[in-house]
Amino acid sequence: MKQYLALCEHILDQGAQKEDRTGTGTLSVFGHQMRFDLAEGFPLMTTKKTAFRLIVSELLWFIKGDTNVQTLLKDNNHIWDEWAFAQWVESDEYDGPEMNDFGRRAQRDPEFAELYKKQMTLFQEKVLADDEFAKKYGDLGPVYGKQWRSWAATDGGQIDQLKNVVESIKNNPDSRRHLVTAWNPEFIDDMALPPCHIMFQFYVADGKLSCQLYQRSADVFLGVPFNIASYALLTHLVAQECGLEPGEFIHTTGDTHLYVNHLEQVQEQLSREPKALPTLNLTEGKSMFDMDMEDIQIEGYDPHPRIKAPVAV
Ligand code: THF
Repeated sequence: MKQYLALCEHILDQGAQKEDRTGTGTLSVFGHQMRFDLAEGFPLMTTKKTAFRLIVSELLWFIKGDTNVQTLLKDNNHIWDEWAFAQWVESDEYDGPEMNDFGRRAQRDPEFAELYKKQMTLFQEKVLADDEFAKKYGDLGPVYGKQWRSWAATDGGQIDQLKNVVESIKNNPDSRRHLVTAWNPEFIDDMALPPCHIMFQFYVADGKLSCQLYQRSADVFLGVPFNIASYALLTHLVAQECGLEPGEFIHTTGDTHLYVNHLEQVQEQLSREPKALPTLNLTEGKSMFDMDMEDIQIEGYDPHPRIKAPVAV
């Protein structure tokens, strides 16, 4: 993952100081591309431990067309909790302590952090235990799963972009229209967070399937290791589904940033020596649309220890 470490160095060196929506502050560059040859191993970070099972659980959630964090919570996956929680504490039904701007306040004020933790735990328990509540406050709106699997058409029908792209790869591999888009302008305001992964395109040559992602906003320390592994996995899944070998994953990013409260962690990671990449094992002969967590395994993953960092909400 030399490409990733080089990107971190590049931002530290050349990044412009920018304020952002979350109020945290970033160092940022605009327009960047990394290429990962999937034949060289599975691109999961080796310079810090990255929770592959969370990546699998999130991608299967997208593939199943799901948009409710209840499913993720059942997998003990908490990476989307803050965005559902924000909807809950801003609703009329919420009558606990005021939680405005909880992300930043929890980092600065230990007393508030305790209050927040308690409310978040109550929220998670309620989403898991109460399906009615989960329907209302666990749903993130028409985010990735909805747009990939059931984009609303103007004639009242729904468009299954993911199934369509798999069929087009199988039937017309040379096509230049193997595209899936999550950016649906009509519904952006209904989403808990507008998509960061806007569009991906597949490409077939020499029996190999490649994928390029355009990501409008990239949180390089926390998000990007997840994003690379997630789309590399998607490329493997679609390749197996279509009887092709995985080729390259190409990651093109717009606002490519390091949050200023991640800089020490980045330095720690840069001081580490990359190790051999792991390999991916998929259950053979099973459709990607029917797969569960057990069908997707990583082998030979021996990373440096985890590096903790706060997520900007
Ligand atoms: N918002 C921000 N600010 N950054 C993001 O990366 C991001 N995502 C998704 C939506 N909004 C975002 C959510 N994806 C983690 C990883 C991916 C996320 C959100 C959070 C995270 O905290 N990872 C930790 C630990 C996870 C754990 O073990 O529980 C890590 O150390 O990797 C971009 O897609």
